[in-house]
Amino acid sequence: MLYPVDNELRDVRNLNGTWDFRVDFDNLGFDERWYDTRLSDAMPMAVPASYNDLVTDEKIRDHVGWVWYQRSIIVPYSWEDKRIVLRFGSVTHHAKVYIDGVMIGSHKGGFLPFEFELTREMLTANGKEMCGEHLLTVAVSNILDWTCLPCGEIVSESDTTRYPHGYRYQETFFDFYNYSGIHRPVKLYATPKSYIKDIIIKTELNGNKARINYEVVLSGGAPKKLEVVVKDKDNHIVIVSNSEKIVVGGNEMYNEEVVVKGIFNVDNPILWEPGRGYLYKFCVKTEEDRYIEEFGIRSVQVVGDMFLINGKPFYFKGFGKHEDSDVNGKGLNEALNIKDFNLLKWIGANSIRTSHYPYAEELMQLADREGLVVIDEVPAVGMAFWDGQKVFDGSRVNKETLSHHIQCLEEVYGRDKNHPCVVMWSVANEAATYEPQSVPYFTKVIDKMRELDNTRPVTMVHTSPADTDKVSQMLDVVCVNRYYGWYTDHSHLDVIGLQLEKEMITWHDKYKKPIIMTEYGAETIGGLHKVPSVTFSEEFQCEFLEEYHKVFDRLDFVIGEHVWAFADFATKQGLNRIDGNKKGIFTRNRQPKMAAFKLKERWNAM
Ligand code: BDP
Repeated sequence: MLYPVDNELRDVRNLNGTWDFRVDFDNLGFDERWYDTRLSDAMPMAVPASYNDLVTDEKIRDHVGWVWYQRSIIVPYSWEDKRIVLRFGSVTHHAKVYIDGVMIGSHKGGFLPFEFELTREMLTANGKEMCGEHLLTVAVSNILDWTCLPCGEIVSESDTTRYPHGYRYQETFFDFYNYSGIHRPVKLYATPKSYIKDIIIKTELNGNKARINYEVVLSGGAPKKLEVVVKDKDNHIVIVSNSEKIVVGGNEMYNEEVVVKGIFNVDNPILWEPGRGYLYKFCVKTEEDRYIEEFGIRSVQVVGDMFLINGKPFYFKGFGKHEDSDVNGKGLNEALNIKDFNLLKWIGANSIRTSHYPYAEELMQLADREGLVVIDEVPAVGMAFWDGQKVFDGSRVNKETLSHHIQCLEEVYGRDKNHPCVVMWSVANEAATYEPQSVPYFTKVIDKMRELDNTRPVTMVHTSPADTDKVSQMLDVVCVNRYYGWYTDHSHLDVIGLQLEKEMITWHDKYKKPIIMTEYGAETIGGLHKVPSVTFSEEFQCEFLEEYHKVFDRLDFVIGEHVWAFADFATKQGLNRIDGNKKGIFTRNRQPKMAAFKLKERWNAM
């Protein structure tokens, strides 16, 4: 799915701003057809943003169920003969979209984009003119069950001696607050009717020669001719498609999609490298449409115990992060993204994992440009029970979950395939891979990921120990989250080295694959100092990380360290979460804890 752009032939209208908003406390919105007319009793709401922290009423913040967003949109006269598309960067987690009271589509999954074409029939269904004002209504639900990612469950309490009649609440099986709403930009855009639907670019390297394999998908009565040009960053032409123009069809216009494939060879390309995000421009032109897709030339391989980027061993230094900030919640916060990238640079990090869901496209574009390496993770978190119940059978994680999981893989690949920053896909975080049923499930998931993309390694992030894990033989890199000295043997710094080294060696002996420590960290209250250290103090966080680092430095097959977490973040309320998860190296408002200076010293010296 191409990102909407403005150019000589395409127009984008940003629908961000203040929308009308109403919480559907009694679940009446669908029966009463709230989408037919202007919402009554609406309050103003920012888009994009999570609504939870913008209100003062706990009932709204923690509402479980549907809320309604509404605004008017204008279709300009100049779009009369265009293909018009309404696109959402993400809506968390379920959306139903209406134009002038008619449902035009729905989407499941809170962290990936979706779009609907607004046809003439839709825009005129209610007797309206196609061009002019239309009413856009979006019903959004934050309910999570076992069929969606991330997984959740609505729990009903039937003991009326302890709970009021009909008492229900949302249970989640992940450690971040279930922020809800329209989280990423909403755009109305127009393309020519005969349009460039998709571009797929895959690069390979052979010495100082690059091979660019491309596919251009044309749709809507594809044109007869197509021109493809690669330009460098400064717009100098690097290569033009064979004999300038490719004939893609006969004289007839046709409505089918047409895929045009080609190969470019480039000598001595400037590579996209970690820390140096050099981007070329892939310029596609037909008689009707134009699109420029930026891309990088680089290769990624796992060879033995090494992760190679452009043939050179790469050591991952960085963090698991969250999209999370005060006030905005999980709403796209571009100022914060810039701040975070500057902090990542300052501290000497070269990579992040998009724990535990794909981050906004705008962040991926920044990572491309800045040369930040990304492990791209889908929202498959919470696929485990901590009390030993079976997860992958019966009514819990099941065929419906699998089909949604596959949908997420298709959508994340569709969105992120051309981003050079993405060097590996992570298909899940901490699933119950000790369960026999996890094998058929993840075989399908991993096979699908490889079918979609044969150019990037695939991983999955583990919490279950090596000896019970049943799936890692299918992966390219083993990723492990571990909390020795914190969740086990709490405060005992002196056992970390022993236990961690033994475990890493067990993983490596079993699978003979490189290992990234994708999470290790300790809760730390910014400003709390203790000598000698005690847990929760800044001193303890420093000493804790140091114990892990000693082990990584001894083991060649450990190819990366991602501290948990980049910054403190919001979670659901719980006995061991005082105003959220405090394992950040930075506070939630991005000030460094003492460990930030230690990491800076270590990573800049590496
Ligand atoms: C890991 C999870 C992560 C949590 C972290 C923690 O992957 O989401 O926030 O533990 O407990 O198991 O801090």
